[in-house]
Amino acid sequence: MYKSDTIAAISTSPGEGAIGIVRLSGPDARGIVSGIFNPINPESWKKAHSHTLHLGTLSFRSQELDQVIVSIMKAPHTYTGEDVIEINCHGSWLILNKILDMVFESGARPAEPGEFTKRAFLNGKMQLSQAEAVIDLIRAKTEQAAQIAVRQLKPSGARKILSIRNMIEDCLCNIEAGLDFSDQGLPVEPVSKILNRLYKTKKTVEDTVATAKKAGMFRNGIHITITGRTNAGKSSLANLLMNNRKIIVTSVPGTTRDVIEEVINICGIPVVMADTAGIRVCAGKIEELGRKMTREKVRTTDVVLAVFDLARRFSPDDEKTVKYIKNKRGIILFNKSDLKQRMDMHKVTEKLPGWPFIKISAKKQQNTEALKEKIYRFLVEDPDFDLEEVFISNSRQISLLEDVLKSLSGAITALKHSLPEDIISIDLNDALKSIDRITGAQTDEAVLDKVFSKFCIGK
Ligand SMILES: Nc1nc2c(ncn2[C@@H]2O[C@H](COP(=O)(O)OP(=O)(O)OP(=O)(O)O)[C@@H](O)[C@H]2O)c(=O)[nH]1
Ligand SMILES: [Mg+2]
Repeated sequence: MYKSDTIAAISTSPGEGAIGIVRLSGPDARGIVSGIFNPINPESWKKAHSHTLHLGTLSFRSQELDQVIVSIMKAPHTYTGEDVIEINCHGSWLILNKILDMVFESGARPAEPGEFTKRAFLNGKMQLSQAEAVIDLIRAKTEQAAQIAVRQLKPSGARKILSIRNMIEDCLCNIEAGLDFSDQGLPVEPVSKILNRLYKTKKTVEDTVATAKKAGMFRNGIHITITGRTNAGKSSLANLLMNNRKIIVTSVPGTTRDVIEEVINICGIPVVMADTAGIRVCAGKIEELGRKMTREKVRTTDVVLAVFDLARRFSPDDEKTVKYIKNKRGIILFNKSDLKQRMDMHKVTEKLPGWPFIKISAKKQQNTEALKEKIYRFLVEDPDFDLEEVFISNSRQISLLEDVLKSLSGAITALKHSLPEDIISIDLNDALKSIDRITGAQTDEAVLDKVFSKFCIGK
């Protein structure tokens, strides 16, 4: 499972940069670098303390390559828990690759994706959930997504998972105390008290899953599709939401024919926003092709923004729009609020029960900021949702927490029906195993490979 050789990789991203970094980790890191590094102060390099920087040049087979700063970090207080050396050179991709070739020729092995972080995990430097937070942080598309990852990365995030484990373990101890000592006349906690503990633990896990699922949107993003009859003002709205994109807007119904998508940021949620061809009962041949694409897009989207033209009466085109979207979730937008109202809004709201609505004017940019806020609130559902509460957001971890919930429900049912204590213990032990799979205290090579294969090389 754990290879103790020395690995190396370029840790900075490809392309030109002010500096680039080649990172080595493993027992021979220092020896390998010493063979190619000419420090300007050889004495200081020889005695090098941990976490110090050393200026010099790199040369290999008498060819000088670059002036570099080498940082040395000695085990165990390093990212990987092993000796780590970072060569900071000028940020040329060519030079970085040459340095990498040099360290490979001197005995290092190419690091696999995420292998530095995998070593950190295997050396007990972090939990598996924290390692996953590292990749989330690298991939974060919005500031909020980055904040969630940082919170998961911190020891306090890891401690919260462990506190759930402690709650389950506590219940298990009480059950097992009953098992072991009931015949010895020792005081045993009453069933009602243990049940209460189990309910409390289950509620904590349920809340964690609910917040984690919402927070997942900040990591994974969400698809929102703008739809409605032709000429309702969909593209005008899309242009506003899509950072002033220039989708063609005309007064001719049927202007948009394709699906036009852009990733935007709504209060920290990465949203793939799609503008679509308008819906019209009597569409021509080309428009019909666009309408089919609209229908497919609406079918697969997470959320719909349904645009209705306030300045016109409810029409068969609106009726058809409602038919396409009534099984989805979304927000009703009454557009053109700057014009005289002819639409009976009730006709729309009664056909889409539960859908919130808002009046806007895309042309006059009225209420569009309130619309973004409304979309955000609609997506997170809970008005009290607080990102600060999130310490899990990754789907592997959420699915394991759902396993914990199933086990806890099993234990509660068993206890309520006075089933033998060892049956309850089995459920609670299963719950603990699922928690241990989140932290990585219990895991197998296949899971680790899957987690770390998502990483870039050099991290
Ligand atoms: N007065 C007013 N006109 C608007 C508003 N929004 C859009 N329009 C006008 O309505 C017409 C149609 O706008 P588009 O944004 O192209 O409408 P669409 O729904 O994308 O139309 P199709 O692509 O044909 O389905 C244009 O002339 C816009 O200037 C609004 O809020 N108020
Ligand atoms: Mg359009």
